[in-house]
Amino acid sequence: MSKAPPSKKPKLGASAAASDLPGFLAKLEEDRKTAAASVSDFKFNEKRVRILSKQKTMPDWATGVIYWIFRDQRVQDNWALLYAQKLALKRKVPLHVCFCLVPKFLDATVRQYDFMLKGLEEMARECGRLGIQFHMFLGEARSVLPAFVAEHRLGAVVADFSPLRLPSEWVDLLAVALPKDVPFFQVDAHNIVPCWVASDKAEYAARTIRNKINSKLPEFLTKFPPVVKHPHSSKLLAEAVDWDAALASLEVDRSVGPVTSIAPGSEAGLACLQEFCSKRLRLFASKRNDPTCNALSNLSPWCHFGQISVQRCILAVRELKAQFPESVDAFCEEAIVRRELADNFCHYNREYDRLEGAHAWARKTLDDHRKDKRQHVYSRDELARALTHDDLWNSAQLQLAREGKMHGFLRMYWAKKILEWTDTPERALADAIFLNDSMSIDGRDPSGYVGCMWSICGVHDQGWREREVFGKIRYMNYEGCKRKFDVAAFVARWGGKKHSYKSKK
Ligand code: FO1
Repeated sequence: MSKAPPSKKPKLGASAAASDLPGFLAKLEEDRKTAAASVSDFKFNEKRVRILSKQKTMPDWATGVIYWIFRDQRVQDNWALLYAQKLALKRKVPLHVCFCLVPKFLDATVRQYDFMLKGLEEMARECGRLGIQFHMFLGEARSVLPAFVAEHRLGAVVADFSPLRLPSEWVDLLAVALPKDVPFFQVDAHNIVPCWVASDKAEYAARTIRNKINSKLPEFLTKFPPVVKHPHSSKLLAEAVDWDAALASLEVDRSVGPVTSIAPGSEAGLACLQEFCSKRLRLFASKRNDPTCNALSNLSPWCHFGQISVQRCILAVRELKAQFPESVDAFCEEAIVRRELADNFCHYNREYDRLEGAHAWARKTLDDHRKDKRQHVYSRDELARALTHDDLWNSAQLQLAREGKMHGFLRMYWAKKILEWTDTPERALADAIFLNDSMSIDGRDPSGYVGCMWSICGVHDQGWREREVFGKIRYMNYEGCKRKFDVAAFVARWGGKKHSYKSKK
């Protein structure tokens, strides 16, 4: 009897390049199962975990474990949820997750909250299928969680990690409010190399952190085990979430409406990853700085809200290393080194979105040129409405306003022109951050703050030839953009006009 041909199991790379999403998702599921049947059979790297309480172990009376989600809003490929399930499986108790919805978050508008809540709705459904209770609380964690944990005798709380001031404060306040006999764990589920492992200080530039991160990838860039159907059912059942009431409870600017071109949720994010692998990755090395080319991953909205894991993106992209080596290396530099450098900056520099957070050389050079005459000065509203004399800048702003995203290369030009066209560096930084945070789906993110700080006050950059207004801050101009890409085509696509300048004086 002839031997059956060996089963042609597609390698992840093959399915990543394949055009079918179901095949890609099936391969991810298989990939998790080959890592381990569940997190109990997986060697969980405890360096991803920090214990924030004096209490280190779960009390014997524990009736469950709860994961408080704020940055990593997904089920699979989530080290924080995996750690919570590990604890619950070990103690044979139910597993709960919760989200604490606050009515305002930095300069988020209904655009970002809509994207986030739809992603959470998908996550809640997936938790339901896995026997994990999904609770939605209104208010800050420290106000709602301690009583809930005490009342239901939950025996451990797990949080994920964001380096920003506000989420860090939420964690600190919760740590002091939780019952003393309940351990409180924090897991960095956003970075591949945990922020506190990559470096113990603010790094000067990508070149000083790159090897600290890349040398640890063999230890941390591993497969994920699956979050499995939880075998211990809970007597405490989560109330069904009223998602419309959640959206209505927000005190946010509703004039910046939801974007329709980017579908929220983990599945949509993974679909974008699969499409990136199969269609755009090949262009990434050569065309990533060309805004007229669709060469970017476009994954940042889902990564910002943690609806997909960057580690998952890297695992998928690296399967295609043999075919597109330069693109894979360039993408890993952006998605691992630059992104983790941004978390490093915000974690170790509390002034991460203020001029005080810039290096002394940058603050000095901006001061030296504070009195330089600005040829054009625009108000925040004029910038928001793309009313400047520069058609390229206006086109980039219109892309941001309409799509909730701006091309990465243009963000630098866009922010640097705000430095040139406002009366002080402080206002330039405040306006750039406000516009990015309120209009960009992936705003309010360490990468966004570092992007504005790099452009306006030279963070992670060096000094350049001194000039008006910029001092030694790296300069970018229209002519430079024309040398890089077809500016006219981009302007035609987004319709930015040259508005005549009306001096304020
Ligand atoms: N996290 C929460 O725990 N509760 C919220 O209500 C909340 C709103 C929110 C709105 C916009 C946004 O971009 C993020 C938001 N987050 C919220 C997410 C979370 O705080 C993230 O940790 C931050 O984005 C920092 O990474």
